[in-house]
Amino acid sequence: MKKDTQLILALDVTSRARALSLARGLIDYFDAIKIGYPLILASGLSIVKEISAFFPVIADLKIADTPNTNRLICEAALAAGASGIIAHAFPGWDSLQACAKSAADWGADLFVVTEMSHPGAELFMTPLAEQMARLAVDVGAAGVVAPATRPERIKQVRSIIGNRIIISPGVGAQGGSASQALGAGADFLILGRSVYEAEDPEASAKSVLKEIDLL
Ligand code: NUP
Repeated sequence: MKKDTQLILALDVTSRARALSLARGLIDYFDAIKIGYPLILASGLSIVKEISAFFPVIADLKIADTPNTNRLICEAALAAGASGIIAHAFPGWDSLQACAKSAADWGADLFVVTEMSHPGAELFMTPLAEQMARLAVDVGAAGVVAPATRPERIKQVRSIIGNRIIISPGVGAQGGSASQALGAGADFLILGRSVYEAEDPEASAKSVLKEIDLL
């Protein structure tokens, strides 16, 4: 993944037309576009093909199944054009290995969720996040997803994963700070509602770039 703006757009809109117009209008401000269930279920997997034709797409399917089913899900997203996929670690080493193998077969990046950014994740995920990060390293993942809402946790994960990539959601709408997340060791920030729900999405992306001194 190129690292020009350090921003990834979470395109969780449910209209294909709006998704395409946001993607086309905002590519100068982002390094990749993350597409998940809201848009894929509304528009079909073909939206991944359409957007990946002009911009790198990370498929955020939070893959969390048996090894064979994980493989099938990965293959579908990668064949549609995704250059990155996001998987959960909690189903265990074999499930995650299946994702890592698919990613390697397609020359794509696997990102593993260590702990999620919302408050409820503290119940089951925070206590196991370090083990999840170790598993991400063991399977050869390109990086992890760690919460901008808990910068201290990004720091902890960084100490485990070395120079692998940290992509970090939770900036803006969930209350996380862009500069604190980067300061704690995140490589990329994932921005969703704060951009696509803004009256002026371009201005909103620019204000984050200003905050992190890239503009
Ligand atoms: O822990 C996570 N938190 C999170 O918000 C892992 C994620 N993949 N996400 C995703 O990041 C979430 O599904 C959404 O697509 C995006 C954040 O969007 P927003 O809260 O900025 O609108």
